[in-house]
Amino acid sequence: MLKLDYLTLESALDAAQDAGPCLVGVIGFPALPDELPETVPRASVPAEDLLAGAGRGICEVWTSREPVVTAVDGGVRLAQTGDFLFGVHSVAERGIGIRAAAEQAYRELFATIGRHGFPHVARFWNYFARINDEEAGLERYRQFNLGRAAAFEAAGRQGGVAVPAACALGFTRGEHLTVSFVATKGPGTSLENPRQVSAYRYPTQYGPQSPTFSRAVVQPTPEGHLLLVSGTASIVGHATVHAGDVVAQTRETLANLAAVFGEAERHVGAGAFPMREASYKVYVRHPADASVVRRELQAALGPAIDAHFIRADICRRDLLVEIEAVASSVAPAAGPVLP
Ligand code: 3EB
Repeated sequence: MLKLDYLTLESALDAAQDAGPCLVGVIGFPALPDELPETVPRASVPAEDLLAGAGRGICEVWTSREPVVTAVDGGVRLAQTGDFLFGVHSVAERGIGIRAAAEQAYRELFATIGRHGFPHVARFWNYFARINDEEAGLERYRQFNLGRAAAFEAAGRQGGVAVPAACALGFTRGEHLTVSFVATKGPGTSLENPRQVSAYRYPTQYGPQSPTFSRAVVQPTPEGHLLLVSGTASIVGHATVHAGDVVAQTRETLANLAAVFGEAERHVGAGAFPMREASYKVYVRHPADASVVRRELQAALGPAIDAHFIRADICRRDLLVEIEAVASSVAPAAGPVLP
C-alpha cells in the first residue's frame, strides 16, 4: 500500500531519511529536499508560495511499507512496490509546444509502464506553465488535451478500459510538462460523479478534444482500498457554476467531492472513506482567497482536516479553486451492500 504525507521541506527531509529504502517519491511545491537518494522519483513543481506563514511550500511524500525498487527507464523515474508503480516524467517543451510535449510524455509513459508490467494507471498529475494562455490559436490546456488524447489513442487506451483519475494545473513559470502517476498491475475501478457530465463527454465548447480522466479511481490492495480523487471543481453538469464567487465555488466543490466519496463507498462499503480522514491538496487561483477556502473546508470537514494549499491556475479561466483527495479505506470496511 502507498502512503501519502504532505510535509514542510524540513519534515520531508526527515521523512525521506526515516523511510530509507521505503521512500517511493517526493514532489516539491516548489522545493525538494536536496539530499534525496539518486534514483527516487522526484520533481519540483514551480508553484508560488501561498498562505502567509506557510513559508516555503509543501512536499508530497509517498512511502511504502516494503522496500521499493527504483529505476530510470525511458527518461521516466520509477519506484516499484509490491502493488504499485509510482513515477515521474518531465518533458521539456523547448519549442515543440505543449500539445507535442503532452503526446510525447504520455507515449513514453505508456511504453515504460507496459514494459514494467504495470499497464493500468490509477492517477495522473499534470503540471505545466501558463495553462490558460493561448498557443497557436488555442488555449494551452486545450492543446494539452489534444496531445494527451493522441497518446491515449495511439496506445489503444480510448474506450472500454478504466479511465485514470487526474488533474491538470498551471503555474506562472516553468519550461517542462511534469507528469507524476500511480500505476498498477491490475485495473482499479473508475468512478464518475452523478452531479457531473463525465469529462470525456464534455461538449466541444470546452475545447476540440474532451479531457481524458475519470472523477476517481478505487484501487484494491491486500491491505484495503486506495481512493484517488481527481481534481474537483465547481462544475455541475458540464458548466462552471458560481463564477467570481470563491465561497460558493468551494461549497459546490465540496458537494462534488461528497458525491464522489459516496460513489466510492457504494463500491467498497459504507463508511470506508470518511471525508474527514482523507488528505486534500487545494489549488487556489488567487492567493488572497486561500484563507476563505480553508475556512470553508474546516467548516465542512472539521478544524483538523489535512488540507494543503498551492497557488495554481486552474484549467478553466472561471474556476477559482480545485480540490483533490487521497484516502485509504478504513478497515474493516462494511463490504458492498448485497442486493
Ligand atoms: C473539471 O472537472 C476541472 O484535464 O486532467 C479536473 C481534473 C480538471 C482533471 C484534466 C481537469 C483534469 O473539468 C478540470
